[in-house]
Amino acid sequence: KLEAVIFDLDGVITDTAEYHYVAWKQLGESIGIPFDRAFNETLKGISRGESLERILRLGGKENDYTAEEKAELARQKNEHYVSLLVNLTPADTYPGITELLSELNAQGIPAVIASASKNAPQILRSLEIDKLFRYVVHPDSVKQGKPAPDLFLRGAEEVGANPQHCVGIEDATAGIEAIKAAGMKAVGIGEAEALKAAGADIVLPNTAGLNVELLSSLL
Ligand code: B16
Ligand code: MG
Repeated sequence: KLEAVIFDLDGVITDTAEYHYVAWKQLGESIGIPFDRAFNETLKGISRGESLERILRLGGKENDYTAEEKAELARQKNEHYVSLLVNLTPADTYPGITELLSELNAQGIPAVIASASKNAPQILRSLEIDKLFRYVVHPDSVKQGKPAPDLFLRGAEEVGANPQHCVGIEDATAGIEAIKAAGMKAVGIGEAEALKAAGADIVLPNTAGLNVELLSSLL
């Protein structure tokens, strides 16, 4: 029996992945490290601090900044990103998500957020779906980010679910790896090839086709 559904946020609940891209791209250009969408894919699901490290490494500048200067760069990126979030409204929730959450609530199956983002609670409130989640894992409350399983395991634990009876939903390869490392069934949203290679049990092109019957059939 399906005991809990553990959702990624950026790229699964809404398209904040695009805002992260815009904000990191500008930050990168401001320090002379331009990058494209393909590189941006490798930042998905990765924490703010680690994303910055990867950008600096791309430009061969990882030793050019002190810890304080890196913290300031991360702060600038987040300030820009948060300024883009004011545009979010309930209409930005991806297709099928609100319906799936209502269905889960009606059946008493907990919905949980396991996002690497510290801005997750604010985003859920802007989309007006915060009340439909039983628990939101705080990224600072676990030792390791994705692709380690910590965020997903904590989510299951908080709602008393056995990980083997949970389904995780992710758009990032690091996230699919985290779900599989947690011993859960994994649904990938997006490009089939990379997500399948990361271990997804099923890949859908978008969220519109998600429902409780489909998720239950994976167990
Ligand atoms: P923040 P997810 C991740 O969210 C994003 O995919 C990633 O691009 C971002 O750097 C990370 O959250 C941290 O976000 O800077 O808001 O704390 O996909 O795990 O929901
Ligand atoms: Mg994501």
